[in-house]
Amino acid sequence: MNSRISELLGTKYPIIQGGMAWVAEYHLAAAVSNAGGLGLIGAASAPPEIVREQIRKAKELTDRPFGVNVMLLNPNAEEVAQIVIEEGVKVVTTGAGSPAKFIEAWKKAGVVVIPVVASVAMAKMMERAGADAVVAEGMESGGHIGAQTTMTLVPQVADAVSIPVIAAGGIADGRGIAASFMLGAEGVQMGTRFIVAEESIVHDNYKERVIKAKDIDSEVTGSSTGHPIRVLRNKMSREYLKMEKEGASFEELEQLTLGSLRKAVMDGDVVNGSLMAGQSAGMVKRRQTCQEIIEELVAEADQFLAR
Ligand code: TUI
Repeated sequence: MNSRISELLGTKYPIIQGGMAWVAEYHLAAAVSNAGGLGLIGAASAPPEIVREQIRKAKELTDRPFGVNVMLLNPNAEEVAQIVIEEGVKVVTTGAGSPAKFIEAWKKAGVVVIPVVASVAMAKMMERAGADAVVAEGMESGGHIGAQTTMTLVPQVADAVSIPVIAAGGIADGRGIAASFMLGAEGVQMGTRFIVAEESIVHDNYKERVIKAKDIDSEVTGSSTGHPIRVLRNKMSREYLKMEKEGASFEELEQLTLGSLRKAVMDGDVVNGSLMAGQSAGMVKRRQTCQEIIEELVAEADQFLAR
């Protein structure tokens, strides 16, 4: 599993933990980095000073590299982009848009820049703009998704760019990692499996819903707004889809989603909360520490890659 990605990230393994809104806070990020992967703090829509505080707390828990995910729909993205530089964060990933206008400043500051892309066109644009690698994320992922599957997106992106490609979407075990390498990826990003990690601060009720989820238990809300979000099905997702059918605006729906994600993660409200998770929830069977998760993933992947 040695690849350009572990070298670029300065990690033992080419495994990145997704920068999940509310879920990817500093305890989880530091635990993943301490276990040999790359932990990410998900800035999502958090106030910029909270992001700074999260970065400082992660530094207290790990000496290893970790990163920050900048969510580009956040009106404060520019301030977060600057904080990442001021705090000397090693790696930035971005989501839900194009980070083109930030790349030059990040590169000048020595930050490794890895945009998440959902199409070949965006991957090529990011390479031209100076990105160090891209995450090619399929629609099996949780949260905000594109329209292509991981199986088709990853090889097409790998053919289209020379920078290394990290696969994401639907990967939750060593088979998924081995398959990603076969598709041309040199690393993987995984979110859903880390939701249930012992170090994750996510409420037990949410973790239990992920563990109990079957293959068909997620659905996509927000398709009509151009911002599709994959969640586990519940009262909230049914209400959202109803509001969407009735023509609610993107702003109203986004408010509903972000407010209700907090409700699910922090309060454990799995009825009215938004349970963002990927299709791989059906493959997540138990709680483990980040160390156990990563060791198991690496042992499985090595076994499949050796076959
Ligand atoms: O960003 C994600 N996943 C996320 S962000 C998020 S927080 C949120 N909550 C409510 C509404 C909106 C966001 C929850 N999950 N994944 C990375 C990702 N990026 N997936 C797809 C994309 C993407 C889509 C379009 C990247 C670039 C892009 O470009 C469009 C353009 O031309 O700007």
